[in-house]
Amino acid sequence: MSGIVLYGLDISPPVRSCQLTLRALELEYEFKEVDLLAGEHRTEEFLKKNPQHTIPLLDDNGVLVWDSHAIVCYLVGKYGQTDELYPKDLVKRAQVDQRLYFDASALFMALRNICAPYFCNNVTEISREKADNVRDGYGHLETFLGENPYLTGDTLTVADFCCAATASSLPAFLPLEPEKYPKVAAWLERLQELPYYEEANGLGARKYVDLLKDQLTLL
Ligand SMILES: N[C@@H](CCC(=O)N[C@@H](CS)C(=O)NCC(=O)O)C(=O)O
Repeated sequence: MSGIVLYGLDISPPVRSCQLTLRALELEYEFKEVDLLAGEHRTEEFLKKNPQHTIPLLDDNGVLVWDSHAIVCYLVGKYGQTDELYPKDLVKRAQVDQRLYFDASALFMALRNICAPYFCNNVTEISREKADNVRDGYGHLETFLGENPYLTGDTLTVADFCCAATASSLPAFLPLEPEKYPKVAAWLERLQELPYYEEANGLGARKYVDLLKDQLTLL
């Protein structure tokens, strides 16, 4: 066994971006489910590993890394046969990092700011402001893609994995209208062609959308 353990839930977008990376790197790993609704992420045992009590958490033979963006970069640096998924070239890396931080600070936060109040306090209304954050996220992705097949150009990177895991989950709140965001829709379709996409992200994203889409109302 590789000794790599990923703690998470398949409905969680950042967990799925790690699964996409692990599969792209053809790494074997053990998946340990953490039931957030049952509070398993706040047990003493889990908090010792990740005091921030978030999933995903990676345990690579005792090396603990959390935050999906840190995890995907770590995995490519440690196990990638090439640096293609997370380039070493400073300029290329800066572009990938920009998209990763965009996911961490804007795109995923647009999602979390809707789903956390629902799961924690049963808030079922989506304010205009929160819906606008989702629209802005789709819009920025459309701009980033430009004429390219992937978010930073001709090459698939971890930025595609992180942003796609979130973008494929956002239709839980607001449909991704192909007429408005044709490049985003085509990019997600392109990623679906990856042989590991369905298992690593497709199934979990559909589960997430199905779980939430009829529970929430746009104001
Ligand atoms: N920036 C973090 C976000 C992780 C995150 O918010 N995960 C959610 C599930 S999707 C979680 O663990 N929520 C429980 C909590 O924050 O206590 C990442 O990319 O890993």
